[in-house]
Amino acid sequence: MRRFRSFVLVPLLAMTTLVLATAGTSSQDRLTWWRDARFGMFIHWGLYSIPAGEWKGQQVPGIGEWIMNRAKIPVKEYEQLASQFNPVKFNADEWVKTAQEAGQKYMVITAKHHDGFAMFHSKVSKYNVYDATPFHRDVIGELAAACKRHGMPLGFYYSQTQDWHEKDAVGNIWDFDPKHANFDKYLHEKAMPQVRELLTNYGPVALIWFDTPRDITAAQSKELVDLVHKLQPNCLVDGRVGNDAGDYRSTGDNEIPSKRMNYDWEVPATLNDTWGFKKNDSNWKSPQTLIRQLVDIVSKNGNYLLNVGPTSEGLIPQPSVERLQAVGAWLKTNGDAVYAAKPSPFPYEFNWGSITTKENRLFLNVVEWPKDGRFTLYGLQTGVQRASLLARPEDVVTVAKDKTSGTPPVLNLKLPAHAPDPNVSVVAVDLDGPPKANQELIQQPDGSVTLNGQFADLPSGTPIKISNRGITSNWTDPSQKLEWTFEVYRPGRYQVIARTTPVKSAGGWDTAQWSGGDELQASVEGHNVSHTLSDEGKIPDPRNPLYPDVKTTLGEVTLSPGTKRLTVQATKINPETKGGIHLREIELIPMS
Ligand code: H79
Repeated sequence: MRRFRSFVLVPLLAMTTLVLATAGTSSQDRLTWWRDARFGMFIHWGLYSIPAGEWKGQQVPGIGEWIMNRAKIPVKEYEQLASQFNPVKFNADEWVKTAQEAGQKYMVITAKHHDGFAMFHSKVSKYNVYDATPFHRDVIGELAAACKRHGMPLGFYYSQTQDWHEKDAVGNIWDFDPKHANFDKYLHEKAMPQVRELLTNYGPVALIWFDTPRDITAAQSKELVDLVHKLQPNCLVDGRVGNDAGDYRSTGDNEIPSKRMNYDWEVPATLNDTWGFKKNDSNWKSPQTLIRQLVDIVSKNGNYLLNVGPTSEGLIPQPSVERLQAVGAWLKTNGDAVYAAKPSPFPYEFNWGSITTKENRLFLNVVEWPKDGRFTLYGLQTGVQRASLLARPEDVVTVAKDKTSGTPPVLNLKLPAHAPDPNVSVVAVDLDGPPKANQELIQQPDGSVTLNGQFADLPSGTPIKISNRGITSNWTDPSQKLEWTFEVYRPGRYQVIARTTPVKSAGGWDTAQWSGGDELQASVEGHNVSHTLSDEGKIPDPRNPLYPDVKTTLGEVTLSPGTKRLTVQATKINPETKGGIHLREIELIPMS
């Protein structure tokens, strides 16, 4: 029998390999290294680094690389910047070294942003860094060579729809009349030929990072993807090529989803508020925020593509370098919780930090170190063998196995009284088998219950939309409601808090607005509480510091233990609020 089987199996295996080879490389194959990498460096560098957020003595609001658009600078005027571009301090090896010391495992640089200026020696358009500047060097070529020397995968950002230099592309409506634009002509005569150059002249390319799909058709997205994969079968395509044609999904800029996703995704994120260098943007995220975001993203199955915006001299700003070094130092000790790590067995977020995993191991990435070192986790269904601190393996961590079954299963750890790391401390927990957890929303050991929009039940046919951060929109009809089911263990009195969010306006997040006046009613266990949305203060969401929540207390309720259903209805909707009510979470906070 055995002999017969192997006789059949060998040709079968050979055939499968052949079929796979002829069918070409799949997304799954391309994603192998990328899934393990988890952390990359994004670089936004172009002519916009010269004005650096200022035009004719005026501050231009918004992200730096958008200055041409925001200040409506005519092509003829913006083009002049090229004659000033001479970043003599640019050193590609230094940049790769900075990324490596930060623990970043891939790099993606703007080969052409929306302004249309190519940072490589293009034969397709003279509007490029080699032909049009006194610098007369191929930036992309030098970075590609340095990455090759240091074994660093390199990807190229390419703005495939917007090109404010071209009348046929999308975006420049201050110089050109969009009615006369022939997008397909631009796509075939500039975008695709330049993408071809990038994939032909610079060795193996790890990734092409397209952006702002706008109105690109499914056929056009497919043409781009097919071109990339024809020239380099192993080259990844990001999620913004449009029409779901990429190898993985991209979230919105700086948008970290509020739950574990069961697909491959990446978030592009900034260290301050801009991508391209702006001399007056000093809103730097702290190392703790950056490390917290990194582990949070991995806990939800994502990759973190963290941006630097070099100056017009060719230097990565020192505040960026310092923060990257802090993350790199942390990763030296705690990288096991990040590289090749898998997401949390729980679908939801924790107030204290996040969970990542590897085989039979859990990593508790603790930001809020528990009082007296007493840590409790509910809902883990796999038995625990031992636990230790990645930063101090010699320290004793005691595991209480008193109640790892029952409702809920409880894991108690006795950790050292003080956190071993000032930013994020990692506790490695070895389990009896692969981690399994309760998937339902449950009350947490601190007594709180968090009901994020991503976990809400929506009545079928509802017009309400929920973003990947759990924010409702299109909630303009008072008869609409949201519902959550969750488990309560501790009887008592609870405050019901609504966390709503500002609305991104046409001017972008820098002019984001919050307007209250709507009235929300929450009903749970026979109690109804309601309140007009009023700004009782901002609560920063530590995972997304750019977008603070606005807190409103709806009232107080008494809850008994058991399975609960909470319903939120809009009893009044302020007609002035764009897109209706933007509710992100309902929180229940114990009152004693
Ligand atoms: O490359 C970075 C951004 O330039 C790019 N994506 C990241 C990775 C991006 N392109 N478009 N957007 C982001 C959305 C931009 C929105 C805004 Fe605006 C730009 C808000 C303010 C300036 C457009 C112009 C919307 C309002 C004014």
